[in-house]
This record gives sequence, structure tokens and C-alpha cells, in this order.
Amino acid sequence: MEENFKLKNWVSWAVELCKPDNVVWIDGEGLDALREEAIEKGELIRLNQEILPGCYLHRSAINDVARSEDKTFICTTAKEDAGPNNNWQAPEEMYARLTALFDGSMKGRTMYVIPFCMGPVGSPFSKLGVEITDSIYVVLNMNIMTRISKDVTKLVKNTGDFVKCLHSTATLSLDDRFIAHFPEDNAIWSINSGYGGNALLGKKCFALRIASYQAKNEGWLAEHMLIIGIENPQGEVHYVCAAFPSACGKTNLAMLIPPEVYQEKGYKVWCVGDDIAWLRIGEDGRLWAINPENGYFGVVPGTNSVTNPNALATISNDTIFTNVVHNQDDNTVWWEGLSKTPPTQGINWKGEQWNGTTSQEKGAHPNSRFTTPAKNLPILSPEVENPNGVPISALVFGGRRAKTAPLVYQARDFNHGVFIASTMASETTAAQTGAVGVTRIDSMAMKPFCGYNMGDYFAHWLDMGEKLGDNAPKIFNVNWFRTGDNGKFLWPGYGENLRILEWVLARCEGEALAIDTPIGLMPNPDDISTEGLDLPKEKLEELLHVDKNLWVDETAAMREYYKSYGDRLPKVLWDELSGLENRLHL
Ligand code: GTP
Ligand code: SPV
Ligand code: MN
Repeated sequence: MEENFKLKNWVSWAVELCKPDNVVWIDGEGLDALREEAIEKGELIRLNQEILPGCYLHRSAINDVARSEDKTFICTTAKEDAGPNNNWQAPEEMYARLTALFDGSMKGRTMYVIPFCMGPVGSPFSKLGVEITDSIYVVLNMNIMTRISKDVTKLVKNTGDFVKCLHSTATLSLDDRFIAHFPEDNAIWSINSGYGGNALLGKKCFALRIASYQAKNEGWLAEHMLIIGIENPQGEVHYVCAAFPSACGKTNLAMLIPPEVYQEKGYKVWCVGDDIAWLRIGEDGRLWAINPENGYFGVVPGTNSVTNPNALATISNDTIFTNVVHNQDDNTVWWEGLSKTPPTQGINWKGEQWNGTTSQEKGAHPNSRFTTPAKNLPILSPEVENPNGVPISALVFGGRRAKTAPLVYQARDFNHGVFIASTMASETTAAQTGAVGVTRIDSMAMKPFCGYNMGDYFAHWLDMGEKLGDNAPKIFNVNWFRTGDNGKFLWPGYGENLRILEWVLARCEGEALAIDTPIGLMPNPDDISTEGLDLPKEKLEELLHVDKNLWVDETAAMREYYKSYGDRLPKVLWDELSGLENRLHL
């Protein structure tokens, strides 16, 4: 009973602070009335139900279309525990500042209380949360992205063990926008944003920032990784996790359709998750992963029947579109890259009239998104509800690099892999506010999402490697985004990426060759199958070329970056960096 009070007391406290007109508990049922209400208020547009059954369109505020990293804080008692990778403020100061902002923020509105579960219900991997919000859009998105049910509500009440997620769109003021995390209190307070990772608190805020902190203390990993199973012609399925920064290809790789020649041989791909993986060492000593989410919040532009037919099938029903073009002709949606025939009678992401044949501006925001249930995906892995997760053979890291990083290379061993992942860089995208195309180091694709000092995070990774010993997955780095002198991508990408994963898995099985290079182990161009692919050998050679001068510059940036962690940076990683420098200067 005492456990039940924890939830009740917290909700009563929030009601007193936010002063809503009424309180509604969400258990996944009866959401149609909420949809109607959102339509009446103009928060949702019902799309053509014959073409897109169960689909809706939402436009967020113009200044609120991506994660706001500069407004995101980790509030630990000691500043050093948040690390140079995070904005920090002392918990009592942030609580005071935000209490003033939350005070009366829900006057005239309804407060929704959403108990939810991250991960299969009842799995030892899973964690519970409760989000309090005044946004119907958030309720409907959380209902797709997490597990919400009467049983989950009961679990939350009975255990009293949940992450407290408080959210209000308040006035959407940019100046007073904060996404504040209190890892020591299992709490998240987010105010003045209604967008994606700022507002759906189960996702980046909980499943990465709070969970990474819990994971360090409890001996597991919370990572910005997709999880896929690759079934070979013998019917064996090997699982791979891959971490790429935001808008760098996770969803697309997770939903990959094998090239025709691979399909003919019997290859199949199964998607377990497209954004977040929680990884634990199993009883057998191997690394096992679950996807804590229950849906996909994916980048829309560029999604079409050639690049990602699985995604297109998935978003044809029961999907919420955010910030795409509204096609007035047939009440459907459109985005750049969907087709060569944009609507002439459109409304763009800003809510303005837009003619796709004459306008110079993009109609859909580059970070426009779909929210769609996992169960819609044709290649959803049958293992997705397995409480024990799936065993991981390889960990793949990667980024968006025009030059420098080759198509693929392998770490010599686990510690070298941690070094590669901790120093990987990528060009920024529209998934976060700020300039696009700026190269920055994004360790493990987690720099915006690690809820504590990344020096300690690297040490935790090294420690996990030691515990895994010979069972540790092999570590690789990939780059689908290398460009030639004409600025065009050299590698066809998308489904063809399976060719690279084939080499990766063959390496894991000890069945493929590699050459030793200063940066790591690399395939010869002949080791990558180009059967059925029109790719000149020179291009593959260029894709695999390592420019020593660029890498010497790269090591200088790594050194600066490592310095920022002071004595929290494990010595092993400094040694790895010196090793790379020595090999480059040979
Ligand atoms: P988040 O949801 O922000 O974490 O992004 P993500 O990592 O899931 O990226 P996503 O798969 O949505 O891809 C982002 C953009 O990269 C889209 O515009 C894709 O079309 C493009 N993209 C994905 N894979 C490839 C690829 O293999 N090659 C090329 N050239 N582009 C790709
Ligand atoms: C990302 O930016 O990595 C996303 C979208 O997956 S968001 O939910 O906004 O974080
Ligand atoms: Mn992501």
C-alpha cells in the first residue's frame, strides 16, 4: 500500500504545483475522445482515412522542431559528475527555477498522468516511468512509443518504483525552455517544448540519460543503438547493434531490405529496434540486448519506396506525422524525397500555403518525423518481446563523414573498439537545433545523451569489456556518407549496407580476411561482395582509402577532446591514442 502512495503523493504534489483544471489517467484505452479533442483544438489534423487509416498530422511550433541541446541539463550534486559533455546546474537551483515556471502552468488545461513501461512488460531489463503532461500530442505519441496498459498502471502502483517525468508545454517560450534531468532522484522536468526528444520523456531523457546513469550503477549499458538480426541462408540469425548519431541512418539500417542477390540466396533481416538498446551480460556470459521502445519516431524526409520500403509500409496506417507537408488535394502528406511530384496545393511545416512546383523552400522540415507502432513493421523480429533480449555478435559505430573515415574497419580488440567509439566524429544534422554539417566528436553517438561524466562512461565501457572477456562482441566502425570529389555519396547505402554487415559477421565468425592498417583492421576491396551491384572497383578503393594526413589532424582533435575530461579519462584510452599516433607516424 505504501508503494501506491508514492504515485498518489507525487501526482498530488504535481497537481498542487501545476494547478490543472482536471486530471486524467491514461491506461491506453479510450484515446479516441482525446484524438477528437486534439482535432477540435487544431493540435491534430485527421488525414484521409481511406488512404491513410488511423493517421494524423501535427505541426509543432516553428521554434520547436528539434531537440534543444543547449536547453538540456544534467543536474547532479557535483558538477564533475555531469562532466564536460553536459550542461549542468545544481539540483536545488534548477528545482527552484523550474518550480517557478511550472507553478500554475496547467491552469485551464487538463493534466494527463501516463504510467508506462520501457521494455517488454515483466522483463528483468525493463523499467517503469510515469509522465505527467498537459499535451494530448505527447499522450498519443507516448501511447505508440512505450508500453501503456492497465497492467502497467498496476505494476507502477504496486512497485512504486518509477522514473518521475514532469512535462508541460506551458507557454512554449524559448527563453524558458528547459529539459532538466536529476539522475540522483530518478526525475526529469521538461518545460516549454512540445517536440520529440524534448517532450516524449520515455525516449532520450529516460531511456538514455537517466538509464545510462542507472546502467553505470547497476552494471549494464543504455545505448543509442539499433538492434537487427541477420538471417543467413542456413537459417541462423546473428544480431548486431549499431550506434550512429541522430539522423545518421539507424532507422534505415534497422529496416533494411537485402539486395536482390542476397534475397535470392535466402538472406533475411529482422528488426528488433531502431534507436535505443539496453544491454546486459547474460547468464551465459554473452551480451544481450532489448529495445526499450514500442514504436519508431523516425526521420521522414528521404523515406521512399526505394530507400526504405519497410518504413513506408509501416507508416501507411496508425501513424502520427509531425511537420511534413499537408497535401490539400487529397488530405494526405508529402515530404522531400517521397516522390518527384510534390503537391501544388500544399501547406508546409510552418502552416503556410506551399506550392511544391514553384516554392524555393522545403515543404517538410528536415527533422520532420513519423511516430508509428512497432507492430506495423513487416520485418519486426519475433524476438522483440523476448524478456531476455537477443545475443549480440557485433557492435558497430559510425558517423557522417565526407572524408576521413573509411567505409568500414574493425577494432583490434575491445579496448581499441572503446577508443574508436569514444573518438568518433560526425557532421551535425537537423535532429538538433543549431548549425548543420559541423564536424564534432560524438562518442558512441551518446554525447548528447549520456546522463553523467563521459570519462566515467568510457571507464564503464572498459569494465564491461573486461567482464565480457572472450565473449565480448567484436567492434567495428562504418561510414555510409563518404563523398567523392563531386560531393556525391560514393557508397549506394541503404539495402546495400548488408554487404558491409556480411563482412562484419564473417569477421566475427573468423571467416573473412582483414589487413592491418594504422587505424585498425580493414577489408581488401575484394573482401566486400559487389555481386549484382554496379560499383566500379576504383570507387570501393576510394571508399576504403585512409588518408594519413587527415588522420594526423584527427588525432590532434582527439587529444583536445580527451583533455577536456581531465583525470576522469581512463589511462588505457590515452595509451590507445598514443598507439594510433605512433602507427600514423611510422
Ligand atoms: P534519429 O532518429 O535522429 O536517431 O536518426 P537515425 O539515425 O535513425 O537516421 P535515419 O535512418 O532516419 O536516417 C537519417 C537520414 O539519413 C535520412 O535522410 C536517410 O535517408 C539518410 N540515410 C540513412 N541511411 C543512409 C545510407 O545508407 N546512405 C545515405 N546516403 N543516406 C542514408
Ligand atoms: C534523435 O534525435 O536521436 C532522435 C529523435 O531519435 S528525438 O526523439 O527527438 O531525440
Ligand atoms: Mn535517435
